[in-house]
Amino acid sequence: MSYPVLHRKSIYALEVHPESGELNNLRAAFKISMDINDNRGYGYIAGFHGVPSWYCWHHQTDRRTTISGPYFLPWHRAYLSYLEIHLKQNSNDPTVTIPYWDWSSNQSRSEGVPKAYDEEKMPNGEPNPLKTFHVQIPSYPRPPNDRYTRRYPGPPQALPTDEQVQGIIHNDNNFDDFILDLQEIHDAVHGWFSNINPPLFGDMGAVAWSSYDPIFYAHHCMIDRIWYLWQLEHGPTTGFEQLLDVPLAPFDLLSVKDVIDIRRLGYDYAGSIHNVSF
Ligand SMILES: [Cu+2]
Repeated sequence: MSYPVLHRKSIYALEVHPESGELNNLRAAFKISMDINDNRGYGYIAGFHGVPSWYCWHHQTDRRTTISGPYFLPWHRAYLSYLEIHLKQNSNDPTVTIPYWDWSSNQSRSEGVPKAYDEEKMPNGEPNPLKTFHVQIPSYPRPPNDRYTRRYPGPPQALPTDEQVQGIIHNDNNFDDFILDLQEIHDAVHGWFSNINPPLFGDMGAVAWSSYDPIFYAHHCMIDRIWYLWQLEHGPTTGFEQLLDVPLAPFDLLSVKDVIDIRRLGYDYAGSIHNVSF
């Protein structure tokens, strides 16, 4: 099934109404998927990244192979697209898109986690599905396999700055430099969700568990958007032409070349504080 190209928006730009609107629809789509406990639901898809399936690529490696390579960005782009299409199909709402969380914005660097993901309850009194997810993985026999995801966010001003983001988009002309620098910023945001003293572990801080926390997808959407902005400036495949035919397991119908042009995946990024024209 294919869907029309839609803009992925900033979390802060979603329409908010108590019973309708984009935020409400997004929450509804997550909730429907989260309520499915078999291989058609959110928990199963979340399991592709770390526990139990371990398909993700970070820092040139993937646990499933001895080959190394810069697949971090293409793999996560395919992953987000897979979840986005799943949410559209599963909720029967073709208007749903994954929003991006611009943690470098002034708003995030003063408020921390966006309200849409931080509120305990929705206006109707039900728990907010973007706040936490009940992880249950019967195929993974060790604890913690039956519990809610947790966050212990750091100080808002410790989030990466717009200057850092703009710096790598404009100054990293080489794809290998760009992907490493972007991963460092990406790692810092994951780590921001754990407290050091006393040590309190936030799921976002571990490759094994991060993708069960719904904010993972908003964070990675921002990473994907930064890659897109870099592509606009430096060329869509600059520096990784040799990777184009590599398949992106478990999304085997997609190779790297299929995730170069985001419009082919059915989305684009809406205009933003960064003054880029789309
Ligand atoms: Cu990540």
